Order: sequence, then C-alpha cells, then structure tokens
Amino acid sequence: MNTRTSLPRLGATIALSLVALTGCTAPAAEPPAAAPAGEALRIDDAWVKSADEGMTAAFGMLRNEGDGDVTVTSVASAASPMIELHETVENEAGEMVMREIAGGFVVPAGGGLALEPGGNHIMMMDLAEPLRAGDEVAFTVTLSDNSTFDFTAPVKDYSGANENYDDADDHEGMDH
Ligand SMILES: [Cu+2]
Repeated sequence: MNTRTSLPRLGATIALSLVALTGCTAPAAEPPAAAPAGEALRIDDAWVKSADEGMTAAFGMLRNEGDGDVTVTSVASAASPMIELHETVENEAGEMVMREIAGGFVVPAGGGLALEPGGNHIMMMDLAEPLRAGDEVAFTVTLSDNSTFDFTAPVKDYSGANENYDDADDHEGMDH
C-alpha cells in the first residue's frame, strides 16, 4: 500500500532532479574520453567551384592524423544555407550520378578521403550570393562526436564537375 502511493511522488522527484541536473551541467558536458575528432582532422588544397547562383561544390583532401576513424556528419557555411555531403556512384543505367552519402564521410585513421570533381564532394545546394574566383568561403565541419573543425577555401573557376543528380528530373539544369 505504501509503495503504491509513494511511487508517483518519487517519480516526480526524480524527474525534477533530472531537469535541474541537466540544466546545470549542459554548458559544461563531461570531458570526452578521447581527444575531439575535430582536432585530428585537417583539409589540404580546399577549393570551391565558382558559380553565380544555385548549386556548386567544395573539394579538397580530408586528412585524419588521429588514431580513430573520423566521420563527417555535416558541413555548414553562410555561403549556402543548405549543404549536403555527396558521393558519386554509377546507377543502373551505367551513368555516374551524385547523391547524398549515407552515414557521412568517413576519414580513416591515419589516412585521407579525397573530395574531388566526379567523386565525393561538399554540395552547396543554394548559394546565398555569387561566388567568384578569389573569394574565400568559410566552412564549419561537424563530426560524429559533435566536435567541429573550421576551414576556409578559395573560390576557383573550373569547367568540370558537372555530374548528374541522382533524380535529375527534380533538378533540371543542375550544374556544379
Ligand atoms: Cu553533388
């Protein structure tokens, strides 16, 4: 009898404590066991393809100097409010098409992952303003442990990298 009446109160007390606890500790989370993945990552020879509007892409060589694989889960930039991580694959018709990569970009421990025209790339879906050769674009990369890594990349003119979109019907005139 006693337990039946006191349990709901106990539950409410626990819930309140949890709210108070998480409210207190949220700004200073527990230190991660390993170094943040963002500290192990760098990008060499980063660049962005110039474009007046719409879509373009960013490339470079991601390098992981850490002991564990690093997974890039998202990339953000003021230059494009929407950015996707794309891979390029051969579809059933034998055409090379690009599509959002499942699970993000995995950069192996001690290794690299190339982002290049015709391969993996950071897809800028909708430019906020024209990107001209010589401009610099700032990016923030978020990794699977929620650490981040910032880099800037110069804009270059490039006539290639005109892959087909996976569902080309929905993206007529797509050119990146
Ligand atoms: Cu793409």
